[in-house]
Amino acid sequence: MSRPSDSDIPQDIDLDAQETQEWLQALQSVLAEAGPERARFLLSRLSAAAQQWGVNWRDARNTPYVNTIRPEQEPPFPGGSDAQAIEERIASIMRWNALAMVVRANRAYGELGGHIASFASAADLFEVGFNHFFRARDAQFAGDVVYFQPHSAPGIYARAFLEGALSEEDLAYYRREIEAKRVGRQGLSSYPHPWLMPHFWQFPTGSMGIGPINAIYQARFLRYMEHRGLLQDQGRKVWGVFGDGEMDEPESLAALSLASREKLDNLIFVVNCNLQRLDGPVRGNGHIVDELETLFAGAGWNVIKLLWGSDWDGLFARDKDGELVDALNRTVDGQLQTFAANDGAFNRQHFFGQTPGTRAIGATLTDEEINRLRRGGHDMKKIFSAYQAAASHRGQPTVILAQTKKGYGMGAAGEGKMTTHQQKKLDEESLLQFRDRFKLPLSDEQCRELAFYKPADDSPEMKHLHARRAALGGYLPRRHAGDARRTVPPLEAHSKFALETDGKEMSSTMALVRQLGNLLKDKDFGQYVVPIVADEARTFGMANLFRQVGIYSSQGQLYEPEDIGSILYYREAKDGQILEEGITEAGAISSWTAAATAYSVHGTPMLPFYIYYSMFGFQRIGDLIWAAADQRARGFLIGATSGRTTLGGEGLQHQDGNSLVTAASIPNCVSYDPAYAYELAVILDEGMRRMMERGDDVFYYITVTNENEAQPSLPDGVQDGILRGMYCLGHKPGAQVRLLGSGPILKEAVTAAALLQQHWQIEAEVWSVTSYTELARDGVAAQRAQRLSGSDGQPYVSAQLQGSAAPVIAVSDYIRTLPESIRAFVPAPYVTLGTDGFGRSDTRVNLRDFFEIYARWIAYTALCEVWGDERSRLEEAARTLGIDMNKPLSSSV
Ligand SMILES: Cc1ncc(C[n+]2csc(CCOP(=O)(O)OP(=O)(O)O)c2C)c(N)n1
Repeated sequence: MSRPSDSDIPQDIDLDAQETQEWLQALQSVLAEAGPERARFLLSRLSAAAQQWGVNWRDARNTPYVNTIRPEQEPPFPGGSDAQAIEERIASIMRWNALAMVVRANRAYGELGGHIASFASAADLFEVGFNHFFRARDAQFAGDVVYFQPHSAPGIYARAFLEGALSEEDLAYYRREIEAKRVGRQGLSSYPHPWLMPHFWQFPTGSMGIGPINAIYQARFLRYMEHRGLLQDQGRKVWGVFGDGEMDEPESLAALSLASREKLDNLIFVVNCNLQRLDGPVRGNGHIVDELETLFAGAGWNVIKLLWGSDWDGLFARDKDGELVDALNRTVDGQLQTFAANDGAFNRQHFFGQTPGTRAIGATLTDEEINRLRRGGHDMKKIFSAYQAAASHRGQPTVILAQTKKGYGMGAAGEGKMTTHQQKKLDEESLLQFRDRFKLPLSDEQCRELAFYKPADDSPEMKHLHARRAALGGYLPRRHAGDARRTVPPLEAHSKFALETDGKEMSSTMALVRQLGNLLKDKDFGQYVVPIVADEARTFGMANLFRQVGIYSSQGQLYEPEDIGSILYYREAKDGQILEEGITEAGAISSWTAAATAYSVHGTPMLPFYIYYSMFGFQRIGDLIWAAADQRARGFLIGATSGRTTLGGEGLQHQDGNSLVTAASIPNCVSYDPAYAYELAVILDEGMRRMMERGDDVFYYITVTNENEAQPSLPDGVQDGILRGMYCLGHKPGAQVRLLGSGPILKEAVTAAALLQQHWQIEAEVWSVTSYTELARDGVAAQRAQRLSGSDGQPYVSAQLQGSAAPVIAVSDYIRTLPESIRAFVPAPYVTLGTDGFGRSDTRVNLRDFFEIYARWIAYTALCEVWGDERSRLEEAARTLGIDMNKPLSSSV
């Protein structure tokens, strides 16, 4: 074993040891006589004075590698050591059943996967939560909110099995959701997935980093609801149990300062520091706990280090010269892992053998006792103390850094092993050892067969388990369907201006903001609307809402805004309605998700509108949107400044030509690319009705643009077409070509039709396609029904375009993949034009020419289809249209 040499270890040089001693003794006597409160006060004053007098001193931020809570500060364990012993036995049963479930599944089907080692390390952390802290929703209390570490799911299922929510047969369908449905069971999803287990899981955490940031904004949204008087303040908590490896994800740490800035003392993170991730140590050459302590404390969190179990208390008491603490401070995580993976004799030699002092401490223990020394996250009494301190802490969020061993109890088969994360099978010997280690009452035969173990109903364990959950309001996790509905104001009430426009000019963003403003004014419905922006409200013309409904701030407004004199001044208020998140799309979407799931999490339906730069949505935070979809979010995502050629000057990284394609990949995301204000109004109205009145588990993605358009009034009879995805702007039975346009490019199609008529007397029929995705989904379903049941129902696209062989040309401000999605359903020659390639800055006209979606290009493409291969005629037409036939393909430059 190689250890850093003494010269590598920084030494403090003490120039006057006697003086140091005097200072320390002074502190000691303050502590003894006046207590820690006074000691803290004096240290703060000293620190302030040092700053003032230019000493330039800063606290090292890290505390020693020991527990934050000292033994004498620990509260008694509720129910005493008897209750603790029962809970330890319950935890052992959970460990076994979780392990048995995973190993069984993989014995039968090696490909199913699953994890044993993560829950083995987290079991005690969960058990203390379940037995003492995680409160369920009942008639009086709305419930705590818990985010579960995803790959600890087997342990959560194991608990639900003991509690009676899952049967032994259910456990047999772990990771077999399809087969389970075939035989009438529900199947257990690999990770927490509300889409797949809608009565069980609340929050999808499977993609690392999503849980932590979502939990922070959930806690903040809870406060928002309380401050706005929409929820009673019941002291509810948001708990999040996460892995130390997961903290590497940028999203995990991204919102730490928001949590402390907002003083979210309703938020508690438990980071399971088993020091390992999938491939190896999280920080082999350092201390992940120290690093997280620095980060969380620096961001303003209350940090509780929970590193060592009770059996270490006596060792620290004997550590008069601090040699043991020094040894722990020096031992890097990679080494701690090696110690975890080895036995007492090894640890005596290599850990306690480091100095005479530590050797002497080690000598007071047998090898077996050394082997059994527990880390803090495996000691229920210590865990209880930490949770209690966190739950009662005021004014700051708390993180508990709980040190554990990965694969705890898996012995030589997995404890602290480099490969333990991936372990899904255990040999017989290891199973028997696991049983013995946790004293499980199973025969050898039962072990080999991986029998699940459930104590009798009248056993102390089962009685205790049920009694604890009864005291905490019921069982967890549970997802509530959220049956409450809201009545949406009539279409005319929020969008009359958009239906009767008579050619007035306005952009779709302006229309949206006006509709939103009207909804917010509705005296019943308005209060449930949650406008969310990530520092772009002014870009979207939303500044008037600042004054109208105010910007939420938990502190109100402590300053006089510069623009106080203006009628639209920047108004922050404790009951403000807008969530102005600053420049964090990840944060804004997390707020949106919290609001969009409030119908289920709080039983209070809210309607969030997150309005953002469309390029920074699906591609930037797509995984967060995917997670929102999984948890059945209901609300509107508004992709503003959309369209690769419509945004104009902003250039390559801002111009979105793909978000609608990504949106199409999410099954419950209903997306539209409206051209006219009336289309938008009809879509919004239907969306609100589906989500708020009918309770459909869908959310809407709508692109809007900043290009002014002459807005026609709503024609008769087109509403159904708008919603289904296409309608005709004016039928022309003899048309030689059909043009499909969308969003801002619809007018290019209209202009192209005029050019064709003007120069070549060719009749073109123009259609507005509001949603290729809805059309494609309908087409797929209709064709499948034809194949499977001989149904004669046609795809909507086919029905609309039938009866003519005239070619169809689709043009979009998005990549061609979007209009290509309906090709199979178009009953005529079909050509698509789109914006494939890198965006660039220029005028809309030049951009549309560059991407060949400009009216002249549409007209030329139509001529190619109508005339076929008549080259000379086409070249002549190109000259008439003024298009450059030699320009490069947009996607090649
Ligand atoms: C975004 C993302 N990347 C990668 C993974 C794959 N993955 C699942 S668990 C895991 C390691 C987790 O380590 P840690 O957070 O320390 O938890 P532990 O299992 O050690 O408790 C990884 C990389 C994932 N689920 N999500």
